[in-house]
Amino acid sequence: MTQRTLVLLKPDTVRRGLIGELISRIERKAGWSIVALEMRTLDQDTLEQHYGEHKGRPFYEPLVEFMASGPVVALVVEGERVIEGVRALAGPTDPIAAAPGSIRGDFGTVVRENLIHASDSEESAIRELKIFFPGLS
Ligand code: RTP
Ligand code: MG
Repeated sequence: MTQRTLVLLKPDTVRRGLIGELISRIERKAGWSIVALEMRTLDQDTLEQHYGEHKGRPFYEPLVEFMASGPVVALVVEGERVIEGVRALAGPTDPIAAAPGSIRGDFGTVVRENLIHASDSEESAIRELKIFFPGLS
């Protein structure tokens, strides 16, 4: 089942010089490929669309502030079961609970600064891809 997913390398990844390390982990998966990539600083409107499901939660405002604190790298990754696959590479939201070997488990300590976003379902992927790469066919 070939799918597409939206990946964001969060501002902590960019600041720490881990872009290459994270992209390399994604690229090494057999048959997956990067079909679009862009570095940009996200505005409030884009973040509200992207993380709108969390609006009203206590972590929402600091999350949006963090996500706007520097550039992110947005990628579209295509391949076999890539939606579930990138979530597995990333590990659970809390990096301390994430197993070593996963991106968050290897590099993270703080829940908010957990390095990477990846769409969590086919429905989310379709929605998020439209926000970040509206022109992609
Ligand atoms: P993401 O959406 O960024 O891929 O992460 P996720 O699915 O693993 O986690 P989600 O529940 O969607 O939360 C979105 C992001 O909000 C920050 N967060 N902080 N308690 C907290 O302080 C808290 N909870 C979540 C994280 O950056 C999380 O990735
Ligand atoms: Mg999420």
